[in-house]
Amino acid sequence: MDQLKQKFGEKSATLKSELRALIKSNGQELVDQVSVAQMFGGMRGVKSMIWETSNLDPIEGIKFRGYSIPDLREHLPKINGSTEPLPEGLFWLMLVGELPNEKEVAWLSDEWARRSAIPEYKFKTLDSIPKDTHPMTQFTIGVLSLQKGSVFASKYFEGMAKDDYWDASYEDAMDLIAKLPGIAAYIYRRSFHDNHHIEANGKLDWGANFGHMLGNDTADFYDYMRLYMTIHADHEGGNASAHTTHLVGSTLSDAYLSFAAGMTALAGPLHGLANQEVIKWIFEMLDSLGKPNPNKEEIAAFVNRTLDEGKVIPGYGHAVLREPDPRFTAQRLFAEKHLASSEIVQVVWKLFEVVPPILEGLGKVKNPWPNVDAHSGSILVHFGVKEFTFYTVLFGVSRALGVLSALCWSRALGLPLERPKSVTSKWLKNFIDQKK
Ligand code: CMX
Repeated sequence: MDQLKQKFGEKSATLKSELRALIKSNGQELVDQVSVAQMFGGMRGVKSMIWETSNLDPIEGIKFRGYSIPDLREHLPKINGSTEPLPEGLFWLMLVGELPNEKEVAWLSDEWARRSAIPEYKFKTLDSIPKDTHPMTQFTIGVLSLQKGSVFASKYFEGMAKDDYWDASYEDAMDLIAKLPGIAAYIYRRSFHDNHHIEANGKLDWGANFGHMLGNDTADFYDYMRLYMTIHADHEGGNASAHTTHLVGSTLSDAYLSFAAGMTALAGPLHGLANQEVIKWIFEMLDSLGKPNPNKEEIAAFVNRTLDEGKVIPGYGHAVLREPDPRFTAQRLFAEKHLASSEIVQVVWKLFEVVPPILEGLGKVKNPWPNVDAHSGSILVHFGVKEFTFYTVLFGVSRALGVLSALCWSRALGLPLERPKSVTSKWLKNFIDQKK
């Protein structure tokens, strides 16, 4: 058994028995109540699920096992000469709750490289769909085409015992994460670079190798990919992609099926697709103003026009956060260091000054600040990844780290099939009448 799996097995067995005792002694304790407004308001804030890998604070932002994004940048292992954390380290932290050392992340990089080979027929599946199919649709199909290799599905078919679910889920999570950059890069190169594919470099770490297969071998792009893959990985359990993966996983669908379902949620414009929408909208603005570097007044006029047309400002607002997203700030710091003179990045910074007061002025937006998606596109454009319909795939590859480590925890803790109660609006009206 590998070192990470052994650690996870021990830690999860301990927590499982602690939680069994807690449910026995405190099972009837009330944690939350649900209001009518929450039932009609997308269940915002209702505490109703367990998610071990990260927790989202409305003010401080995401914390992975208690570590904020600035903490991760400081404490996670880095590769020689790099200033950004290795996503391998974050996966280790989320899975076992401990910061890994350099030797441990080097082992994980090698392990993922070892598991990364993709059978030829899977590429043929992708080749059979039109190149102009949206990359997120291709990505979901690519993930589903890997499902044949699921260890969980085949062991379940053979009659696996419940106590072994976590072990098979761990194998699937590791295999799938290892293969995702290859699938994603294949989609990018077939859709936008005439099928000129780039061989993986097994000597590079997971994030840098992904950058390499996309086609940019600069040290700065490798670093951005490490940062990008780290900061998009997890955002506690209630967001649409994480919750979908969790819900589907609760039926004992394997990691491939569950993750593919999560990706169909990430593909929505109110969620992960916002990263494509941001840059598309910025390009539309520059086009309509006829210049690459508009001033704040011109930008404000365009923002107002977008709102007048009944649309949202992409990249702004959040269902939980009430301050600027630390994932935005981390990318801003990266851009200030590496590409401060880029015109498109400067537009993003001007938007940061212009948009919040306008959204506040509407009097209904709970969070006028930028989210993670407001910055990434401008940096990717600078690095030559200009085909913005691909951006959500990048988000998806990173999101695998969080939702698949969480899936391992769900299987290890024996979390059951999700099945909340729904009611009809007629039932609700009667309920309220009776209360009166
Ligand atoms: N531009 C214009 N209006 C906005 C807005 C924005 N960026 N953000 C919120 N609003 C509006 C809502 O549409 C809603 O209007 P109605 O009452 O007329 O329906 C009102 O303000 C209240 O919304 P809220 O409670 O502040 O926000 P929600 O929790 O309902 O929605 C989110 C959150 C992210 C869907 C919303 O802010 C939004 O649509 N943002 C733009 C899309 C985006 O950037 N999504 C990415 C989020 C991060 C991610 O998941 O990747």
